[in-house]
Amino acid sequence: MPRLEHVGIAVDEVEPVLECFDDLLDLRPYKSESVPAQQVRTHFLDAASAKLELLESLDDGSAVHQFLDRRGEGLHHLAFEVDDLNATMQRLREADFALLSDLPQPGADDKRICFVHPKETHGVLVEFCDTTEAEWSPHQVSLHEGAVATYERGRRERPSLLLLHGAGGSTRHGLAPLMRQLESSFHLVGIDLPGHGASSLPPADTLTMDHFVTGVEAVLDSYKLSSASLFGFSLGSAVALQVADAHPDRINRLALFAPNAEWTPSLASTLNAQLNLDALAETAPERAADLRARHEHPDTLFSMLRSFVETLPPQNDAMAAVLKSVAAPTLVAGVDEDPLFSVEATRDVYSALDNARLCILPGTRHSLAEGPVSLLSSLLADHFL
Ligand code: CMX
Repeated sequence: MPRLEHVGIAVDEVEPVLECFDDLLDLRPYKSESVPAQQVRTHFLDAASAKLELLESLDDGSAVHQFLDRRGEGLHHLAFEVDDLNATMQRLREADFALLSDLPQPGADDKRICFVHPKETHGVLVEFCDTTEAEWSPHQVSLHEGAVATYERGRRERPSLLLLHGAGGSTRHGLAPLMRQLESSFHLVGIDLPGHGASSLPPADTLTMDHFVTGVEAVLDSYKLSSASLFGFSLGSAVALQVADAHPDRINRLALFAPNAEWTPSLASTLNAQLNLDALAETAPERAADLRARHEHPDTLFSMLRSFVETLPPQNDAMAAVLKSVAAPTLVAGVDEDPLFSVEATRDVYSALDNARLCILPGTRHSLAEGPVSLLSSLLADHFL
């Protein structure tokens, strides 16, 4: 769901306006920044539920200068943050809105932006934006051998929530939309599982569940978290269960999205076909290129993942024992038309746990970033807070 991110206000000269808002709201700007592409200088005030963006024109030919000439100072635009600006622009084009640019443009405050003309929106200039990934730089947590990459968001005094992506995913490409929605309520740590994203490959080029669990344990220790909650998507949900089983005193609550605990050889080979980048490059080259771009060592990673998936069917009994022993309150969620794991698989995980709630959401993709992110974030806030 789009979220009001900021209110743009055009100003002739910023100093008197800053003084006025200081007196009015007891707020001072936390950031001033020029945006050459828009020929403006921006000044941001954090008004909690949304920001105020004061806009000064840097050039007589700028859109803001023309606005000030015609209308004088005042409300200039409303900006809504979305999870994926490209997808939103596509939706708007399909709904016959004329966008002011074909591609997202660089905006202030690490955002990509696009505008809809005010003539199409009853006189209100509307901006859509999303956060660029540049600010998502990883922090490396050392392991005995190698390191796992983490991405920390939100204030540390808030409840800590560790987030784990699925096989072949990464924090920046899978978890980021969800983390953006949750970061005002939690202290979040997104973890690139060993071998994935910006994390290093495990020793001996083999992936095991132990590698994943060790990676999460190292993050708990490195951030000095005596307790935390865990969210996991798909493979990440299996890792989250294992960590909760190994550390019942340290894991408060769990949320599992699109989990599966019963692997058949046929399910393993279906997943392995999707993890074959060379074959995927033939049928879906963009998807293969996108998957490759997420990881520092894509070919080795995907080959290791295929070997790892082969080991899953023999581990069904071990996973059943884990489900039986985990006592942390757990939210189990899935989408109703997941093409990889059935709704029954989600229900089975829920039924095997002692202390769980079940939620089936609308959706047709086995994907976190392209899933029902807003619904999921509301459920998680309800479950974890
Ligand atoms: N809100 C409401 N109406 C506006 C408007 C605004 N911000 N800006 C212009 N208009 C109205 C004008 O008053 C005019 O109305 P009338 O025809 O009734 O007089 C009409 O839109 C056309 O105005 P124009 O000056 O002839 O301008 P254009 O159609 O060439 O362009 C617009 C208007 C909105 C497309 C242009 O101002 C624009 O591209 N704005 C976006 C760029 C911008 O604002 N950048 C700063 C943002 C920085 C950031 O957030 O990062």
